[in-house]
Amino acid sequence: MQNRNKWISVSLMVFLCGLVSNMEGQQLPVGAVDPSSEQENGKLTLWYEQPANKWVEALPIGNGRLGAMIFGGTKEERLQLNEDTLWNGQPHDYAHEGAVRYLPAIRDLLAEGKQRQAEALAMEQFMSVPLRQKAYQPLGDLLLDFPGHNEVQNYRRQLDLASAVATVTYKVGDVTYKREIFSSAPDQVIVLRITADKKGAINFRATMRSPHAGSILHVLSKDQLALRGQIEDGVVTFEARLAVRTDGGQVEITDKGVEIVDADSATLLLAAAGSVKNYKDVSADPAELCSQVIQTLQHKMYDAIRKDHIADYRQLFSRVSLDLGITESASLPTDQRIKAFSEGKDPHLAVLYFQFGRYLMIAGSRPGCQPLNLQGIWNESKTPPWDSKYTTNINAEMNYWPAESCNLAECHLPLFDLIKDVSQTGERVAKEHYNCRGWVLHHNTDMWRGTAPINASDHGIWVTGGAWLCQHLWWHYEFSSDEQFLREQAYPIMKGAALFFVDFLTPDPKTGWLISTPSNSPENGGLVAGPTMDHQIIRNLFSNCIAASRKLNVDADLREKLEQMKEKIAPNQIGRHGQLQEWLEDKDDPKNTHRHVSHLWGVCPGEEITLRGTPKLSAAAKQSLIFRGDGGMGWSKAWKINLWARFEDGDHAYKMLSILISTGTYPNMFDDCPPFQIDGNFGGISGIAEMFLQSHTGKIHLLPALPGAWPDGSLQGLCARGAFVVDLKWKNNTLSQATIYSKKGNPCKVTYKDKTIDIPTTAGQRYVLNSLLELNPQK
Ligand code: FUC
Repeated sequence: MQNRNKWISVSLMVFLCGLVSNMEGQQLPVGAVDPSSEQENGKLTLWYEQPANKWVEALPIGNGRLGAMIFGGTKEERLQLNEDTLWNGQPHDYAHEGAVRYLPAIRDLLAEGKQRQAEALAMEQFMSVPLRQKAYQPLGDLLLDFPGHNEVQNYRRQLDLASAVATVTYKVGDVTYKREIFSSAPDQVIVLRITADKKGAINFRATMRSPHAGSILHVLSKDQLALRGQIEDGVVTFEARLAVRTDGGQVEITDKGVEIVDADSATLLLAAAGSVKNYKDVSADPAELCSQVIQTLQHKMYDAIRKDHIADYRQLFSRVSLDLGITESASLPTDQRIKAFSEGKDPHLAVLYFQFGRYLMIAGSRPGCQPLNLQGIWNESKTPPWDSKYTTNINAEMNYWPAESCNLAECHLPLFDLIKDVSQTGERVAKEHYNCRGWVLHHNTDMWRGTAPINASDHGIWVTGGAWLCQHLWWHYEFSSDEQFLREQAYPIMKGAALFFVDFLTPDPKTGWLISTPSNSPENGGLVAGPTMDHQIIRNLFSNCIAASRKLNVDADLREKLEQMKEKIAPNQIGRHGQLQEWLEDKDDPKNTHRHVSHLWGVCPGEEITLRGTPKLSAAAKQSLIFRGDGGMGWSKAWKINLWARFEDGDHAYKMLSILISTGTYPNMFDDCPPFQIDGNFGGISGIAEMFLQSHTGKIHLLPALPGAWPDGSLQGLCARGAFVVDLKWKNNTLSQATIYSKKGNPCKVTYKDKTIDIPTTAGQRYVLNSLLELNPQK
């Protein structure tokens, strides 16, 4: 899937699959206009009365790999461009040869309580080479200049989530101008169309530029211009190619740009590509790739490109709808609504936020593309925060928390490609650093799939990044029941991750428990032996491997070994403040409001600590969460929404959502970490989904954490483990109807309040339940 030549065929294939079978259990033919979403049309819109001044006010579009931030200026329009494989650096093996010689000494120092010495030794002898990984890079800008469009009236800039089309409209004198902009997955281009309500009124200049030194414009033909360059501090080359079409008027093209004079309408098609084929191979030809895209579209008119884009997008987007009621506040521009959200008068803004998160996932993560990094695919800086990498001690995973539950399983696939890559590069790190079988990934990876510990030993040496990612493979199986996926893709990688820990886990000299050492509780407290989070993650990995190998009827010996070892791993412990201990020792500081809540992993996204299954541990985990407080960065607040939803405290989950939106969201709805980091958006919407539906305990739990703020509402299309799709209606805080669609015919356990029922289901059938969980099967 990493091969760049495949992306066109992959997205076409996905699109065609969508046409022939609707896998999601929605009754509509795929691609058909969903009347409810048409009604929603006006409502699911981010809109503004002014152009964007700052990047975090601009509106994002994307087709999975090709993204743009639209500023919507009248005199000057800027589309800041990204292509998802443009990184600095080059294919590289980051393993530190011979690091393993120092492992016993580091472990011994930790066991003797000499943390600083252990960190110093590790810093010298155990870290990635080089110490830092590489950064995700911007491509450049498409710039338009409209002479005379200084004084305008009736300005409106919007992004319609129902169609994934951005629009800018305004009036100059007596002419109304309109720009429509979108990034098409089926046709792999960004399209910008300019129209006016008077003939011959369109005059503008267009050009492209890149922040990478040496990038040059080339005139390719009378209607095609290319921007070619090479990423600074690296080997990746790229091209952006602009093809211009007009009705009426003239087009003049030079190596400065394109000038359009007196046209009735103009359409710009922008293709872009980089030279990365995969993490090992940078020999793709960007010019050839762009040329293929533009040539394929030679005879395809704007309306057809737009229609295919919307149909392709909608077959993903329209699977889920959410209604929490509409108030007067919903008619305000989006930036004003965000500012006022904490007043509690605008439930629909939560709907907009939720659907914007789903939009971002569709725009930033399509099969065959790179997975969402810290900024998704949107980045304008050559030195972005944390290099806009894949941080695996919460951020990369959080990006994909809503993929399955929010009915976008296909968008999960790019992450699996990355997991496959790091399972390859991580084998060498497992050998060189630990002399272990299998593979390991520490707290970050990049385009070159670095897996060794980076930055500093006090937080870079954290061994469970790969094991955490494996949870996503298992989720994809749990939500789909796709045994072929489990057998061919997921299990071999999960097994490799588990083999690493079979060799790595070490008996604690004090307690005899098997512990993870050296490691850390992400970014809190430095290098340690036996952080609680590691043990929760490793138990989860072992449990999932045990279940998978049983399901697939393979590896009975390994299964037995994992079962035995799992029992010996250091258990969750309750400490003297009534907290869940973050470490082996009872040393938590109840005043520590650190942004990470790592030891609560077992509550969410893990599932070993549950309200009813392990009530004492659950109460301790809740106490820890109370100590940590309601603050933190965007992703931290978002994590807390999910945790409070798991504690079935809807009001506290809502409070966290309210804090996230009103204090941590930019005018364009991007998460303000600060600065912008997209994980908060995805963690936020995963939390919203968890408030309505949970399925991690073997049951489909309806409305487990419905907040008082949303007494009436309905939703369609959320997914549950076991391959079920769920619709819900509620009134006065009480369930009125639930419909469960069974995709695969698995047995289904449903719970609401104190009632639970078992439904033996048939694939393709819907089951309608009332508030007492009484069943009326519908044929
Ligand atoms: C984790 C966090 C930081 C930041 C970084 C990208 O390391 O602790 O706050 O979000 O990821």
